[in-house]
Amino acid sequence: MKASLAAAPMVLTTHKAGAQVPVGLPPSPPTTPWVEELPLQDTPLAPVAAPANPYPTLAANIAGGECGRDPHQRYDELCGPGGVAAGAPLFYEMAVKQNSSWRFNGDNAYYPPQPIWGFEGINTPGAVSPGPTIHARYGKPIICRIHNGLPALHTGFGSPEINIHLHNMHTPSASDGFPGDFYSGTVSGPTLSSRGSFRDHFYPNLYAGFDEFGGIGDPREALGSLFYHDHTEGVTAPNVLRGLVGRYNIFDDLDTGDELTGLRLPSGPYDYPLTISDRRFDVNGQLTFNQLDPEGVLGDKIVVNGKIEPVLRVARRKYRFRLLNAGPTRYYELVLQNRSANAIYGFTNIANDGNLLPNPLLHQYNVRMAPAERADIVIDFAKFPLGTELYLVNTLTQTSTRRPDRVQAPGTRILKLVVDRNPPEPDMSRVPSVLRPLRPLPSEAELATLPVRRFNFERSGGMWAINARFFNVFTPDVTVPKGSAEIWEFFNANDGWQHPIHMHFEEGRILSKSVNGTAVPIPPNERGRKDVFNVGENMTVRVLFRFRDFTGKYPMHCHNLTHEDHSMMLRWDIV
Ligand SMILES: [Cu+2]
Repeated sequence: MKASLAAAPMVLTTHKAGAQVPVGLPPSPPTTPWVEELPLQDTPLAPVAAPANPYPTLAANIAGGECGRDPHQRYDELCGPGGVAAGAPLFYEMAVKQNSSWRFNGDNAYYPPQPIWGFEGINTPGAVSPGPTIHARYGKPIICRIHNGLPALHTGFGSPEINIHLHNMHTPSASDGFPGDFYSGTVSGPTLSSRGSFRDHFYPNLYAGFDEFGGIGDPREALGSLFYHDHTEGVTAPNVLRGLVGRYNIFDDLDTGDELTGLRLPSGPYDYPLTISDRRFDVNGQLTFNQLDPEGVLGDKIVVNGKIEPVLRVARRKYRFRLLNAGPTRYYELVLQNRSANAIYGFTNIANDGNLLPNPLLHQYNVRMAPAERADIVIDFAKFPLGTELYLVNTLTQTSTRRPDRVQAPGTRILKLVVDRNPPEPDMSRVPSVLRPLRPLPSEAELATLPVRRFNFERSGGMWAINARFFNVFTPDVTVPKGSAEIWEFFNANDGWQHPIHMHFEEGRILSKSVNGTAVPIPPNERGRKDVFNVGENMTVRVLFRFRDFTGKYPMHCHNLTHEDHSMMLRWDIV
């Protein structure tokens, strides 16, 4: 499988020719599969016991070294005395640093230790990628301080300014990671007032809709599997490829993180993130990326949790795997296969884009993910004898950055799973038949009263554009009143591309999908709330959004990271 993939010529397109042109890049060097062992469980980032020094401040502490962000919105109301969010926030702190001796593939001589960018936390020494997972809880706000410790004189792809976006979170604008808000000790982005070596991010961990519902918002809006990643204007793809991505799981009284309470989903050591992305390496085994090519680059090696073709040892019981397509461009369709590749096994899909579905989708045999999409799946290994070897396999071929080609057996193995022990205690987890309810959609009559905006995702002059405009950090293309609702139509009339469109801050509900004007079904796993909307060829996706609780600037963009860098993004403001 690997051999056939490596032998396939890399096909890229060039905007200059407007057609597919093979580019003679050599394949990445040979890998040694199934030697890198992933840790048996994910270790969450520990909060810092004492508040950070200097103490976090409402307005940017520029004298103390913070970059010039806007003041935290609604902080006193949420965290002050009598605040709705039960008092002072927890403090987390991470430093973005270069790790100069990362191994992608064990001791493989073709892949020497090499620099990556990662996140260092109090209990995760050395800069790791993916960064440590933050475990958050609804009603418990967080201040997360991110230091920029990257070398200012960096050479090669990527840029040592950073700007960390918490993908999917209902976050005040100043903490969202708006692309113009990048910073370092020597550089400030155009929408910041000052450079600085760190920024405090205020994550209230409130459900959307707290102005409407009071308390800490509408629990039907709960998020679950989020991720943080760099979002620096123009260099998001190279900075994420260097390693600037990590996970953020948030729990509440329903999805508790405890198998004995709430929904009782697999938890603790059995709740495991899998962060998947493709990479390309040069003949010396060094990570490579052409950040000038607006068509992007496909990798020929799939990296799972920072390692190529790793192994995960699992116990004979249920696991919750939080799958993330961390980009930049490749689509995946994942199946669970046995060693001889003559059988695939079912699993239960409980969440899309990190949000629990109203009901679990049982007996699923595959799950497709566009860039930035997530899927939480539950696999029960109890049915397998000890010693069973299984593989997570990508069955979707993709030879062009335009879009995936087709599902093709047997696929590419990306992760080996070995069932190697009985659990030390009985498996008390379960997947109930009802997960998290959805707020009912407005009636057709109510929907008919809402404003409709149409966004065409297209090419313009060899660049990527929305409604023929390029991203401008200073100019809102859309202004919406706080508390309003609208229908946004995402339209793709482009010649054969697909665009995974990501909305910051608010999730939407897909109302309809159509291709060339003909309605097509909304797949069951896209009928929940979503933050990524894959817009296929000649497709229109109509999405209901509500704009709630905070004001300020946010982006909406294609999450093909190369498209967003080249400049398929717009700014929208809540006023
Ligand atoms: Cu795109």
